Amino acid sequence: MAFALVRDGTGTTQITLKRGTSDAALFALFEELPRESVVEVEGTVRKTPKSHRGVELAPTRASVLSRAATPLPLGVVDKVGAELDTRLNHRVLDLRKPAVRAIFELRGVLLEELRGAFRARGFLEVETPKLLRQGAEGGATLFAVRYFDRTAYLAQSPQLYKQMLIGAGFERVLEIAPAFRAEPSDTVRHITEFGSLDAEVGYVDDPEELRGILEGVLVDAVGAAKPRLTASSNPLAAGLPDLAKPFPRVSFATCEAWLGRPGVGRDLGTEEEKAVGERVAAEHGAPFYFITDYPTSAKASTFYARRKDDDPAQTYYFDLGYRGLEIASGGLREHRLERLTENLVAAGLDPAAFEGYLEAFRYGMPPHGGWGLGVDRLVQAMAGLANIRESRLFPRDRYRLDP
Ligand code: AMO
Repeated sequence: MAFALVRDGTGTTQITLKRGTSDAALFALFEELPRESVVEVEGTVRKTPKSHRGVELAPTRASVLSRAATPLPLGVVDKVGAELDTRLNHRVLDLRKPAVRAIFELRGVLLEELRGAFRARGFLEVETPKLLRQGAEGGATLFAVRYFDRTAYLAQSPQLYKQMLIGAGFERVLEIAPAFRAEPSDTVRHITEFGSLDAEVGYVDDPEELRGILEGVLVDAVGAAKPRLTASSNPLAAGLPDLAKPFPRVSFATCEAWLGRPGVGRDLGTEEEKAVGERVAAEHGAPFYFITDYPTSAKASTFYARRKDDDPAQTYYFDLGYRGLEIASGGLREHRLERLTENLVAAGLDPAAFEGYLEAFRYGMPPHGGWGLGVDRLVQAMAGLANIRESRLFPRDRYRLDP
């Protein structure tokens, strides 16, 4: 007897060959064919309790569509795990593993449900330029690109354009697209090309309205993704959280008090974010939470963040966290041209370089706000992945441009 396992999008099927009974040429073919080769097989399907699918295939004809070279640089069915670096170096083979494919099925279903949840709330999906004349998230993480006889930059965020579309009267826009940051740090939560889900909402002057939309979208999308993934036997379905509204809200000042550094006003570091996530889980038992009311000092370079009218040391900005991982960040924008220009200058930027953006504020701009959500971090959180790189098909980081 000989057994061969063949895998396609529906799963793995066992081929059973019996010496003497099966065609001798077929027996010889499966005996010598290297693993991971691509075959087309015809045969009789038989019930058998012995194979995990409950059926086996007795082949009557087989042809080799593509022969795999040997040895494989990465085992696909091996039980022993390879290092993430080795896996990413041979990502196409890695992606053949059912457990890895399950991550991208989760990602695909989650994105479909997110789009649906935004559509149900009247958002229009848009696409904004990724080649820019200037950045919006600080010069340190800008990628410069040769652009004919000038320098252009890869978009760190669609920030300026989503706001300009509010000026264009679009009222509710959504964009899901790559964003680029020259992140020098090598961490499990940063990559240089990431999926950014950006929403912008016009006629809003209370950040609570934004938080309500964001938590509503997540509750709906994760809630709809879970039964779909369960139905397709995705092993990650069971790990998706059961979400309920409202997510806990904790002020930045409370976080600082928890951390024993009241009033410092500096943004939270990774370890501090984790400590806050643990405290929220202990007190509220909820995985997602908002950190509200960021002080201006923690958002100094975020020139578009609106400072509170009655207290310019505070902003209407918030973060969304999941068990200590920052997933999204947003708030109300400064829609008054004069104050926006002051913020640009205070951030050390030249308003003249932002003329295309500022013009949108000169001829009528409603109050508005929005947020940017890291899709890869959301997938990392929902699939329980140790490293953000596992949530992208072909991740890019400081050291990795290939494959
Ligand atoms: P921010 O810079 O906080 O805000 O980014 C928004 C979200 O994007 C994700 N993110 C990243 N994910 C992986 N690797 C990175 N290097 C990386 N950098 C950011 C995070 C983060 O919460 N324009 C504002 C958003 C807004 O105000 O609307 C912005 O970009 O999940």
